[in-house]
Amino acid sequence: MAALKYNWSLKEIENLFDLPFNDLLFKSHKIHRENFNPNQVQVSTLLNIKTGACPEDCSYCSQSSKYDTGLKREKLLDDDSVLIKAKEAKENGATRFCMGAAWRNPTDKNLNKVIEMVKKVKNLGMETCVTLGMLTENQAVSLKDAGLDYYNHNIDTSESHYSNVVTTHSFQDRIDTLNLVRKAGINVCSGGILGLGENQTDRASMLRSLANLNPHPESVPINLLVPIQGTPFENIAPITESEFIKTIAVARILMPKSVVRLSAGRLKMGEAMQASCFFAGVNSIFYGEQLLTTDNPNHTDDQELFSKLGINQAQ
Ligand code: SAM
Ligand code: DTB
Ligand code: SF4
Repeated sequence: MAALKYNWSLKEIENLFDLPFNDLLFKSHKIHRENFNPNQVQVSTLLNIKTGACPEDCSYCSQSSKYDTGLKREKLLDDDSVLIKAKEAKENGATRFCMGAAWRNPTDKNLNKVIEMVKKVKNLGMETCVTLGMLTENQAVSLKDAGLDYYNHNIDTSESHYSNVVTTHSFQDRIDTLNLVRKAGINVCSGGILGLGENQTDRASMLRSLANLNPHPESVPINLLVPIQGTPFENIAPITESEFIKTIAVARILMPKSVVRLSAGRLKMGEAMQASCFFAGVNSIFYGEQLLTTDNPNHTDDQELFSKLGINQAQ
């Protein structure tokens, strides 16, 4: 088994993307098998705890106040409503509950409310994850003290494509928060979105930024853009299926021990596409009818998919 590597060059990664598809998938699947049970998938459920009215201009997002996406804004949910949803997720088999808020960054007052939610969800015996935007060092430490397991903060695309997607914060801002999360001792969840008009070099560069973090993020969500009406990216050309699968395979090769999550966009993916992603190296999905503001396959369809593919859920 090869040692973990944190000094990938862009060229080395582009060479992986340039391999014939079958050679690349053979390589990634072999690494997947060496590090994980290939028939086991972890499932996480998402809940948007604060919806819309975000001051940021992320061109893919339904929750940005800069675009008219028709989304109804909602204030931060109360703990009881969150707990009901977490219990439901647990009953349906989710092992991790991820709470997302449409903030540039949390205020300390709001963070304290989220901390109460984290403690209550943890008491159910579930793993916890939150995604709240940029953090200060003290905020990261207080989330750790509350027992938070994972913090999600995606780099979304390559450093050079970033300003074509978001202008209200920088790629470096994202990295800074990831470093604070790591320093606080919280597991890092960071990945990106495919289909933002990026090219293969951008995809290689995004994965390079993730794979050269030492340690690697424990969790790497790969999202397929869910096009949102009213955003600048509503009609952007989609990425091809083979390019998507190749990106999963390269992520698996670069970060052999990280859990790679097939995140947004599964409603558009058929059985064979998802099966190929599992073969290439995916071992986690979002489970439950809703992502943050858009739909996801319902859990009975996912149960059926797992059963057809002989996949069992990680407990
Ligand atoms: N505001 C926080 C932030 O930006 O980190 C947390 C919520 S934000 C919605 C979380 C992540 O969801 C984004 O970084 C992006 O990767 C993903 N996302 C948002 N809208 C998406 C879409 N339309 N399609 C695919 N992924 C999306
Ligand atoms: C991640 O990488 N994808 C999730 C979660 N982390 C927070 C969010 C997907 C959002 C998809 C669009 C929506 O439902 O608004
Ligand atoms: Fe706000 Fe996050 Fe959406 Fe960007 S991705 S607009 S920061 S909610």
